[in-house]
Amino acid sequence: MSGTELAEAGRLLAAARRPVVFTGAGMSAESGVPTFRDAQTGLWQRYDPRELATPAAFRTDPALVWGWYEARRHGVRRARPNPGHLAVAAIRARLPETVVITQNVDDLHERGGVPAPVRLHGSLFAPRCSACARPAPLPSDLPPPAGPPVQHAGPEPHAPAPPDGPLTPPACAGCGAPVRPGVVWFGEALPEAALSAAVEAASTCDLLLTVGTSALVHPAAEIPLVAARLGAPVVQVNPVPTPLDAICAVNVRGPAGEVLPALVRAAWPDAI
Ligand code: BJW
Ligand code: ZN
Repeated sequence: MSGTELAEAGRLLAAARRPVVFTGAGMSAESGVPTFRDAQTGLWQRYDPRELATPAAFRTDPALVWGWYEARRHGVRRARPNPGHLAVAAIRARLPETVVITQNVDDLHERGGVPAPVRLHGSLFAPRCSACARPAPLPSDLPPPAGPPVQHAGPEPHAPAPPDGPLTPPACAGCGAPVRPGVVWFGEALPEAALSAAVEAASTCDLLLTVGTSALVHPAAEIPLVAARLGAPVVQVNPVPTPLDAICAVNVRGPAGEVLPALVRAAWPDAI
């Protein structure tokens, strides 16, 4: 991470009043949650997430897809927010008009101190009926771990192993159809209220901070473009280049868990 970029990003953040923080899977990578394009583990290595995250995959093999999501949900339950999540909460505490928009389906922003991020791609924790959309209860499991944020990647020691294999989804209590994960699959529309809230926030923000997204999946990837088109500076945090590089005022190369706390310190040296 270069000092010059960080200082410039810090100046932009210190001058902002209504920032948007737009996050992707890289935000949770240092909590041990694999990104969408990372190698999967165990049985799931044999499958391409881009093929499992589709309505067609669930229609063809509901147990395979439900088992994959249950394994991921258990992985997230064992993970803790990392210093990047806490830095996003610190920005929001400093600038109450901050809007956090996430593509992630984990709950690490909430557990890191951002109570209601705008969720573009749903949640691992909101299953619903695949036929009538009635919300379904989560299969019972352990509470998330208490304690300070992680300083290292990887699951909690001593946590029970997640399920690893196909699992028959529960049946809807209303109509008996299989319950599905409450996430947005390829080819499905994003939740209308969340997408409008995201476009509205990006249209009226005075800084957009994009963190840990490959910016390859649409329409979410257009959110930073909306802000840039209307004149707001865009600051990107990612270890590698992305298609957003060209529209960014500043590209800070590095992991979110290190860059975001440093960015908060650069903006407000008294903050954390
Ligand atoms: C770090 C880091 C560290 C690592 N610190 N950084 C226009 C053009 C082309 C195609 C389309 C288009 N418009 C629509 C489409 C089709 C499609 C699409 O975008 N396809 C592309 C792949 C080409 N989009 C859709 O189908 C969407 N629906 C739609 O358009 O509907 C139209 C419609 C309208 C009306 C009626 C009906 C239909 C839906 C998209 C849904 C995406 N869903 C997923 C799965 C969610 C559930 C699940 O998790 O299983 O969402 S796909 C997956 O990608 C997931 C993510 O939220 C999303 C974005 O990924 P993200 O967050 O960017 O992660 P990665 O893994 O890609 O990148 C990680 C990044 O982190 C990398 O850059 C790393 O370098 C970085 N990183 N460590 C910081 N420590
Ligand atoms: Zn139903």
